[in-house]
Amino acid sequence: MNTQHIHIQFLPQSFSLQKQCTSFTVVKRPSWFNSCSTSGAIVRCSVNEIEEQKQKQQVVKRAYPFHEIEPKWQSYWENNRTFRTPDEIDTSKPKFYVLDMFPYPSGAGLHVGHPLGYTATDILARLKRMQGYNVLHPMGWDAFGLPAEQYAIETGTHPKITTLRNINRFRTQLKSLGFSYDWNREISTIEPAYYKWTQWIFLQLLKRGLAYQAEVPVNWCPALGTVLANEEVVDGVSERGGHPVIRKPMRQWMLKITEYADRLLDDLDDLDWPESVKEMQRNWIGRSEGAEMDFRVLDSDGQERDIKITVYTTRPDTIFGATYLVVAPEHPLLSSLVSTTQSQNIEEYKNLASRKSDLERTELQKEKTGVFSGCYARNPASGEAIPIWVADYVLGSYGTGAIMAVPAHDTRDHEFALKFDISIHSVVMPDDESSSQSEKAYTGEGLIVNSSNLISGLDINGLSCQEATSKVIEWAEKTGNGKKKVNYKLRDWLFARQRYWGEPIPVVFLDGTGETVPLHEAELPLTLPELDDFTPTGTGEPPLSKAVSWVQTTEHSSGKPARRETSTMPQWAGSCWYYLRFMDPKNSKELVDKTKERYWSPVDVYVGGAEHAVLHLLYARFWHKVLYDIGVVSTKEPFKCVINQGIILGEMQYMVCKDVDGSYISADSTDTLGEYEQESIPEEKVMKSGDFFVMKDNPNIRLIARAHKMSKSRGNVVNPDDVVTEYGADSLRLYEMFMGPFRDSKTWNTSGIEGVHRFLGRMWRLIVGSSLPDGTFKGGTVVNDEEPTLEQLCTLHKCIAKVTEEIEGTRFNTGISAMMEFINAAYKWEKHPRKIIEPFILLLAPYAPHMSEELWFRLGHSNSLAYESFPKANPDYLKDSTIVLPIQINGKTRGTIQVEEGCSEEEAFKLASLDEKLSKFLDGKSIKKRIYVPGRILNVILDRQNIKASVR
Ligand code: ANZ
Repeated sequence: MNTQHIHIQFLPQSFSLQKQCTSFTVVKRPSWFNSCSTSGAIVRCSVNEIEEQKQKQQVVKRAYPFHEIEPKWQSYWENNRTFRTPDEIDTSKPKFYVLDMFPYPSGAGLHVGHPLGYTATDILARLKRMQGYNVLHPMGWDAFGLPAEQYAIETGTHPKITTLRNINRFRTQLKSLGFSYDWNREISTIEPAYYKWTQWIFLQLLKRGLAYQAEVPVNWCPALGTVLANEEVVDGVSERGGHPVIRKPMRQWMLKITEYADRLLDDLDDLDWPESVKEMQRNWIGRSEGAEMDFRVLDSDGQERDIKITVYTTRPDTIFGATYLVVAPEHPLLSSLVSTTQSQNIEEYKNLASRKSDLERTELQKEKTGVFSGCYARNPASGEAIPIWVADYVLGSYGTGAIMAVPAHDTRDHEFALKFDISIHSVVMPDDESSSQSEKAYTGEGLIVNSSNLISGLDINGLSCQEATSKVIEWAEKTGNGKKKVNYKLRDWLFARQRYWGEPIPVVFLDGTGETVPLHEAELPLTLPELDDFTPTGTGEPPLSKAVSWVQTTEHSSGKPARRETSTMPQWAGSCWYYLRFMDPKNSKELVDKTKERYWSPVDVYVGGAEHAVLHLLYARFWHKVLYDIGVVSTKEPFKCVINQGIILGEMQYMVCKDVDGSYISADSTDTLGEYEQESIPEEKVMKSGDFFVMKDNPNIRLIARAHKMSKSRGNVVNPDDVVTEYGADSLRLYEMFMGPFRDSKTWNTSGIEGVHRFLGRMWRLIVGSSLPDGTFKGGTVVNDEEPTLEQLCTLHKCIAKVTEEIEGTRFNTGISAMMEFINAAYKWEKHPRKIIEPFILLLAPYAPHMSEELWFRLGHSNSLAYESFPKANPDYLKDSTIVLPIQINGKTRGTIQVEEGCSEEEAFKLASLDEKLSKFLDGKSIKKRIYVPGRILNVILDRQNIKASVR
């Protein structure tokens, strides 16, 4: 027997066994494992035994033959190009462009979070096709990026090889889930035919002055000899190796997104996006209105020097309360301000600040630090000499890099003033007197006090904050002390990375002069040169500088010797416009054909993770607006509706608390308890009680229930491939949609997927019939061609209405509930007419396309149902006030009729006599008596003699 060491990790109700690179998933504990209960234990067991167990369980678990159906229909769709959106389409039909945020093809393959969004978009795409729309539903790869380059540095494998391998894996995985993408439109950002147009857009930006070069601080890691992206720096050290990282100015390409700040802000209003995402974008753009005020620097005799410090303030009304100035450590005037006694301190302070990120510097909770410059400036309003400090809570990159500090009315200034013993002058009196006594800064509105000065001529006492603001700005503009100013938090976009695996920037620098010359459009694409050595150069020069023969070139027009740019574009570049390329992916003459763009734009529904709420969506909107300005696109905005799917967390983990003696204690009593331990409890020992989880055998013991993000280190990652193997793609799709509201975070639960799988099995058996003794199924279905009853029609049409409404409202989970209700009702019927079952299969098709296609085919159709008309609910069967009234004839139920609530006996009888089925029993018969229980039943007793007579 083949015995090996295997590392076992437990998940509630299931665990996965990892043996070298092979992963096994066994759903229930096999008997041989009963003795072992420790998480992550190393045990000896047989690989053959595991395989046997697994196979046995699969036979038992399979509720229907998905393993045969799913590959069959996937090949059918592929061979018949079912989901291809032709190049030439009937543009008189309405269009629906539904897009997923295309993935970065990581080495880890798909995780169960991916299919959540992809299933939702697939359901929408399938629905709209069936509703007669031309649908664009493409998929591609955001394939440049750091991990492939890092892997290349470690292993020498070219990033292209790794990336293509990962793409192939992703594609296979996605196909195994039955998504109806038009694979003919697949694009990848690393293909020269694609990035030619990314480079083309860069040239357009350059032409319009929207791309420029500037010295900007980057994350420089001296030990690694490389520039790091923000995400590679954690708490001031490199993520890899933990080496110190400092901010160092370097020449960089920048994109002038700030020029579009107002449009990016204003156009948000009309978008059907989550309010939270719009708000995040508004905050990121951070428009604020205020003033720039000038403060003259004083010499040691108190005389005004020829230097002024300009500050940006949103509270000009508080100018009389400005008791000191702060300049950022990187402020350009700092060197001319500092007194000799302070220069050493300031240098050290600047050094310290260069190691902190902007976020760390501005965090409210962080203790304030700073150094006195040794210099003073004059407050232009009060005439007072106030000290100038250097402090890192003021950023060089915002406003003017200097502030007038008003400790009485700004929290950070207040904290700083207290720490360094600087005077605090209150100038705003709160309406509520009590808050003026506060120990804290008063940041609210009120009446201005202590704010007049004869020399400056400014008097704002008694005004409201708003009135004072206007008056101060007016005064400043008149006296030359300042001006009104609008500021944005948004910075220009740093558009270069010192990396190999990105799009080359299409410019050259002339030898000697260094003049920047853009490539001609005809020279595009400028392809990435092959490189064997991806390690950093150690000098900060990007790795591309090692491709000497590529770097050395001649400028196209003049033939002069030149060097190519060796920085590459950031990963965001390719994802900024890919949605346009999907409209016309093979066009070699244009980025996108104008007619096609006009038809397909904008994206109707764009689904992806909330982590892209700001940067990706903002950058894409910016490029789109530039493309709009130059006439490449016809809409102002790229994405009409954005939806963020929730996160899928790992299985719920239950912990019981134990006191020092080892006895269980309820989680709600741990506050009063000193030390306690926690122990993991398997799900079968847990039950829900109200809002809490408790132990089944002792409901007084409340448990701690937690779900964690799926991660390799926790061992709670669920691999979609395993789920597809065990339950099938339709079960995975349906389960992910059924877990809860689409936008919410939810926890994975293996018994949940089993439940959904059983539901599909029930549905299968209802329509196909029970399995044969060997576990297989007969061909065809049990469906017949009889006319449906009224009750069946009402059940169906209510289901149609609900499912349609729920899909269109992206409430996919409640759509499934409606179908479950239908199946429950249908199990009570003796007969299953085609006119009921066929529309139901069409309803199911967007969710579980493989099973639906198979059932459709078994019902005798020879074409895919992908373009069948989606059923429409008939309002006659939806009326809630109507009831289904059973009609008995001589005590036997012969059928049902639909009547309005409160219908009279006479009306009910009339409707029954008109009913096709019932009329057979009633026509020509004389009635002895009628027993009518309104809303419940109508029993018609026929005259016996008459019956006999008619029989004779
Ligand atoms: C005086 C003042 C008094 C301020 C007061 C606030 C309250 P937003 O709305 O974010 O634009 N500030 C200006 N430049 C800064 C910089 N580079 N780094 C850090 N802080 C800076 O905020 C503008 C306010 O933030 C400005 O208004 C300034 O402080 C500060 F009772 O000026 B204020």
